[in-house]
Amino acid sequence: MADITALEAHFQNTIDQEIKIEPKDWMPDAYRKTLIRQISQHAHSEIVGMLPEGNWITRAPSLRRKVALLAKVQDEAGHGLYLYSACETLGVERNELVEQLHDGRAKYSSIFNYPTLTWADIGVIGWLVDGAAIMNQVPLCRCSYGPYARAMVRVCKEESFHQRQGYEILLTLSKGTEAQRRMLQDAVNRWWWPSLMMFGPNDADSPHTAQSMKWKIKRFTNDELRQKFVDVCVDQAKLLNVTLPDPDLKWNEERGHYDFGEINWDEFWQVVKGHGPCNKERIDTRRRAHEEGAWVREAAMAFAEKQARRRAEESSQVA
Ligand code: BYC
Repeated sequence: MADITALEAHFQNTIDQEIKIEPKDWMPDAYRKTLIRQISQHAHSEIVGMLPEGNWITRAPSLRRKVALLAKVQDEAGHGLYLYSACETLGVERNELVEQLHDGRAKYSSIFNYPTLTWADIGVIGWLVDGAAIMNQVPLCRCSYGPYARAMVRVCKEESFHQRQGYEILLTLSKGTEAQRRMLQDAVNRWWWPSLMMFGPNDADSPHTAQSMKWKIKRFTNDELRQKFVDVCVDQAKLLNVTLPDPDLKWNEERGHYDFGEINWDEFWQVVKGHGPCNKERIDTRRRAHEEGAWVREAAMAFAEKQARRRAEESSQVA
């Protein structure tokens, strides 16, 4: 058996040379475990992320808005599927991952446990939530694990469209009536802080960041990405004529970045541990959808088996 230290050295050296790790390559168990954890939680986030927006498809204010929202929600289902497939290349079954989500062992992004109360929330999700997702996910296109990196290229292209559709909704509201502008500001007030929480705990409290940076799964730390996000949002907020709800937000000449206030970490951990405003509703809805979709999975399996039998018969006739 090859010496484990030599294998580990070769593995790290491959990563340091920016060569992708592929499914059949040797990898440390902890690297495999970290990727299964991150990719599956990412997939779950895409799937659960359909719920707050799906809630508005029937109420979108015009046919054009409805079509765009419908397409966006469908894209998210697609992202979930690419990511489950990428995760399966690490030797885990999709059923097992879905079970982990349904019984609360696996996490998904905290952001999807907040309610969508008005149409402005749909615009703000596009602007801030998809904006934060893009900030976090563009570097994942350079992740050391090939299947995840390649899935992310496609996901990011679609996310950019989502962000634009959200911002366009908000630009329209910002030029609308007084009531529309109030609705916009109210949505920004409710989503700003949860969006900053999407980047995860501060670096000092993040158990996984240091190792994931060394393995080039993560290319930036949680705090670095959060800072980049705040910096780009300030000008975008000015264009929308909205105030970001943080009295400590101000330009710091020395740092060349915006300073911002302290995140309510107690709220973050409450939501992550399952006690946010919509956690129960989201998981109940997912479980129900899975149960009600059982016949589709059975039909697909029966069809696949029939096709396989037919192919086997055809090839035995040829032989
Ligand atoms: N919510 O050491 P840390 C999207 C957990 S966007 C819940 O920093 P890591 C979408 C973390 O899992 C959202 N849990 O961990 C957008 C860990 O717990 P475990 C999804 C969170 O992995 C629009 C613990 O806290 N994006 O899908 O190095 C529409 C310690 O954290 C959160 C991704 O998943 C959170 N916000 O860094 C539709 C991107 N933050 O696992 C859909 C890929 C942290 O030890 N993921 N935790 O039990 C990542 O980039 C990283 O996993 C994170 C966390 C930056 C999220």
